[in-house]
Amino acid sequence: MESPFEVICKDTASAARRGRLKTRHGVIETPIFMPVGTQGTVKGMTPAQLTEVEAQIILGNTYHLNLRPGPDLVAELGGLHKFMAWDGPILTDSGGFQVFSLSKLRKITEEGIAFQSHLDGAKIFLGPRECFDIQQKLGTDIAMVLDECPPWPCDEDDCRKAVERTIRWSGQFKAIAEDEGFLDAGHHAFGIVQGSVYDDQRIECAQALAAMNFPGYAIGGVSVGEPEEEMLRQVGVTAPHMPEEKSRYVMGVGTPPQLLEMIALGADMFDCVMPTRLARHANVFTLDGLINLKNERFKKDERPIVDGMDNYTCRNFSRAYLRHLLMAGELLGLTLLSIHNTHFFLDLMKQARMHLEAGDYSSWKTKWIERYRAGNN
Ligand code: PRF
Repeated sequence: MESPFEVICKDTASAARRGRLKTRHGVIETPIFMPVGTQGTVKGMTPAQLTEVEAQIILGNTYHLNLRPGPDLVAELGGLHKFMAWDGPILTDSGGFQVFSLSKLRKITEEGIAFQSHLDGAKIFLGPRECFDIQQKLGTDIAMVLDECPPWPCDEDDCRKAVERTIRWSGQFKAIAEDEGFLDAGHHAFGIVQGSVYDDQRIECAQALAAMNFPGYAIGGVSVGEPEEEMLRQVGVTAPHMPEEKSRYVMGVGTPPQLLEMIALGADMFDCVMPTRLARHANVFTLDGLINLKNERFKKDERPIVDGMDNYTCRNFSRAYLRHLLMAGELLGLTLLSIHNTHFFLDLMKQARMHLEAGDYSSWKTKWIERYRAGNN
């Protein structure tokens, strides 16, 4: 099958690339950040607000949507796009990772993962078949394969078992997706490379998945507690062994400087709850680092969060007003901060794409990170 991804241009000073991924709900220009909509909503934002900040694709979650409201209900009501009134591309995570972070009682076997719902204790089983069926019923544009993400730190032998299981589940998932005509219909399935901090295991996993010819690939198992340096090292070790002509998605990352570094290592797609989660804790992104708007020093600050930034929040509201909303516990504060933070990440990716096209990505990246890290806000 022809790759849905195309590399448009490459950086000469790093492994960064500017690309384009075709999906059933439109084309995604990469590098791209994907806002997280775990429960069929990007927290605090309407789809219209997502469109306004130029979100190109959002995430949904198999684990959560399977528990509530359930894939059959979503399918009966026309699929996730219609249900949540978002007409752009949707990628759904496969759920295994969330079982490990949310569900206390779980058992992993060759067949899949048995666990109890964190909501009501219901016994649920997630194998490659169940994981595929749920994502198909949701009508996702990009389904993620069921994987096993080893914790950090992880012993070498335990990691090998997780990698081998991930490879077997990936083969089963791909076969099911093909049998069901899912891939032929233009939906994608992405394989996920695991291997923790073990270079040989990451490389073997990347090669085994590459041989299965998935429409795209992800790097999983990073940002699970390891130091930042180790995380970037793993991405650097893994990316060169992933097919050049397929998109590379690093799951669950990261800070703005981390995103720019990972782009330089050859990554194309990212997702993270950071912009919306930090917004709910009054933290907002500026070119000079993070600030907490509840701070007394913003009480009479008439400036927008970022001067000249073209989003609804920065065009209309002062830091002083936003601080007031937060101090008063007003819901609008969370929405306005979520709009700004999400736009900040999307705008950073837009700038990265522009600099890749202009041919000065690496020097721009260094300067951008220097200013952000200096934190003169
Ligand atoms: N696997 C899956 N989802 C994920 C991860 C993973 O390893 C991570 C790790 N950063 C976040 N989300 N399926």
